[in-house]
Amino acid sequence: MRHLVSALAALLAVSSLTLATTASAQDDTSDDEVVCSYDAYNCGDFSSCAQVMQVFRACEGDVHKLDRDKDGVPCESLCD
Ligand SMILES: [Ca+2]
Repeated sequence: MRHLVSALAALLAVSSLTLATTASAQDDTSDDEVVCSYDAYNCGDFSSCAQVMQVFRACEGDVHKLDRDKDGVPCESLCD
């Protein structure tokens, strides 16, 4: 009986590990992830200045060209 419990515990541990790995893999592609590697957003993709700023601040440089006139204010239409 003790062996069975150990085996079940081990199985449970492996299952948890697998679940955790799967969960973190899904996190990599979640909608909250800000893409900084290429020009992935336009001002028209946002509905509020807060959304714009989240992306604008998350990425170094203005990879998405949200601040075309380079005055430090991205998407003047939303963030005036
Ligand atoms: Ca600007």
